[in-house]
Amino acid sequence: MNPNAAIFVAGHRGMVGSAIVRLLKKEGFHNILTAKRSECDLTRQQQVEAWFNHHGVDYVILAAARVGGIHANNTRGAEFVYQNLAIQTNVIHSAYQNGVKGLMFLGSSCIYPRDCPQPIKEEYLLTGPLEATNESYAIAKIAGLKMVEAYNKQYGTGYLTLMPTNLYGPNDNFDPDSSHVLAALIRKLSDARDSSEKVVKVWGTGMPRREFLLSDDLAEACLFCMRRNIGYSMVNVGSGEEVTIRELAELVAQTVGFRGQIEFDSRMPDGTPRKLLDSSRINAAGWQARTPLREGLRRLYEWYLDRNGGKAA
Ligand code: GFB
Repeated sequence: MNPNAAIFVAGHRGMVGSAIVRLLKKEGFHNILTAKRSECDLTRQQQVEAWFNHHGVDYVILAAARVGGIHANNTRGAEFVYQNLAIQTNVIHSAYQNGVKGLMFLGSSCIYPRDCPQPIKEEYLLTGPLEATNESYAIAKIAGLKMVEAYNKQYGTGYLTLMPTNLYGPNDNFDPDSSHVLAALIRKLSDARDSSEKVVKVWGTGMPRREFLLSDDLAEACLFCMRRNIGYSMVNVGSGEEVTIRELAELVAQTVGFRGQIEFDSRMPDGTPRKLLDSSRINAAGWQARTPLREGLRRLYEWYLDRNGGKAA
């Protein structure tokens, strides 16, 4: 890819989009296009069309999405399905109409059937029922990846969908009600340490297993795939490093210096029992995640402290 290429990163302020912008800058790309919501609301078709008509875009990385953890997904399904369908439909179609050279759409491992065999291969898509807590979000993402496939088939575009596993990183949402588990645990356990609480309740049974990938590693996977023809329209991106939620809570407790007790609140949902991706397609092409969970967690906690003016334990 030419360093002068105009690359539109949709969702540049989010966890994934900001990691992609950091990497593109580091790699010498100097024509990175971004759009503030006040300039272009991606849920509004006319605004997206007008934005593309006024900017010469070569490549699109579609990292804009309505995202959230299990509780947000479970209680705000209408917003998740509507906003994601609108954003991805507007951006993918406008990109096509403007003849972009490449487009990358970002999905999520929750698109796969709840109880599919592990590790999860791309071909398990649509082979069984989805996990109920995030069905609306998963349906929107499935529509997006199928839209990419349909455009590739009918129009000969070489668009690609990356399917990342559970992500964490700088600019994540740390709101305890709507965040994903890793950011939620950093917030809850460091707050509990500060207020000398003896017990922290963690949602669910602690038994589900999750695979975690640092957003900066995902950004490297995105650029890796933009730079070559990977030969598929959909590619899983995982780290291969899987832990139970109990193990994760213990690791976060060590990282933030919380020495109290961790209890599990089984009135809150567990979600899918396990979702470990089979990342052989991208691994075989030569990409591997580089950051072990313990290291990524430590880096994220430093970022969190920096942002919040806090002190390390
Ligand atoms: O990160 P999380 O919300 O994502 O939850 P999912 C993962 C696991 O952590 C679940 C448990 O078993 C939760 O019950 N957990 C424990 C917590 N404590 C907490 C907490 O304080 N906050 C949160 N959020 N979880 C999401 C989907 O599912 O995965 C999205 O809802 C998206 O659609 C994302 O696909 C990758 O892995 O369960």
